[in-house]
Amino acid sequence: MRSEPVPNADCEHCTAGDEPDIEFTFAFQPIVDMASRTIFSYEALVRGPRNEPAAWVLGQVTDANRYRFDQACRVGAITLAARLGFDAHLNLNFMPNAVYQPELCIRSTFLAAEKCGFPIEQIIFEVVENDYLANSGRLVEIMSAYKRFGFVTALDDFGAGYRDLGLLAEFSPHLIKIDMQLLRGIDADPRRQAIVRGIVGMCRELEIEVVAEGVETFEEYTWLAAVGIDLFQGYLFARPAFEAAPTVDFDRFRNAAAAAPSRSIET
Ligand SMILES: [Ca+2]
Repeated sequence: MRSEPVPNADCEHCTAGDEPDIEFTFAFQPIVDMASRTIFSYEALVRGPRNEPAAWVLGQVTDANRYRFDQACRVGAITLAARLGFDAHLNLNFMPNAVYQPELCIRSTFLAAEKCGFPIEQIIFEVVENDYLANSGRLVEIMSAYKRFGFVTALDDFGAGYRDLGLLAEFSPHLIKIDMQLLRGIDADPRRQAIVRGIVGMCRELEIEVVAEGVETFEEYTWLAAVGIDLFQGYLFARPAFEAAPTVDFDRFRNAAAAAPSRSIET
């Protein structure tokens, strides 16, 4: 629910910057809730018009068009998700260095959601902590504002950024997505298991939901489910689908625990 009014002024960075002459669209990859066997969300992943990879699109972003491109991405993803009839959440990746003033830069997102009838509380803003911003205080400021506006917030690639823990000391996102490098082969890797158990315990205490991203094998999934993770994303469940909502074959997982080797649960 929105607690602050929609600002009605345009941000000067959006009106003054170059019009982004970049063609783009989206692929969508689901995040599944394996406790209820439902699709929790679809993450919008930017693509070229002929399904060119994200790097093809992002390589055309410059300092001059960054603000407008970021705005256009949000509006484009919401519009396409509404057209495809999504009834789950929608994850939007955003560029924190393309947010000048959170109150102004959010305006086109509000308007697009309103126009498409897409509920604000179903929109998840996910962001990667990285070197784009000189200090994490700026990211905390932006994420706190988005939370106040009624959006769901998520910290992406958690465990890959060296300021991730510092961020959590200042701000609780609704979700964190554990970086796939920490999860790869976790069923047979005691070092990664210790780290991920720690993250899950910490998030339980801070009341932050955990998403395991980039999960590729039944063994990884089974180990992660056993430590209490319900939300998953990765090729094991569905690959991104170009301008479409991929389906997930939940029946495959009915006997996943039995199918996985026992060493994958507790080592
Ligand atoms: Ca992401």
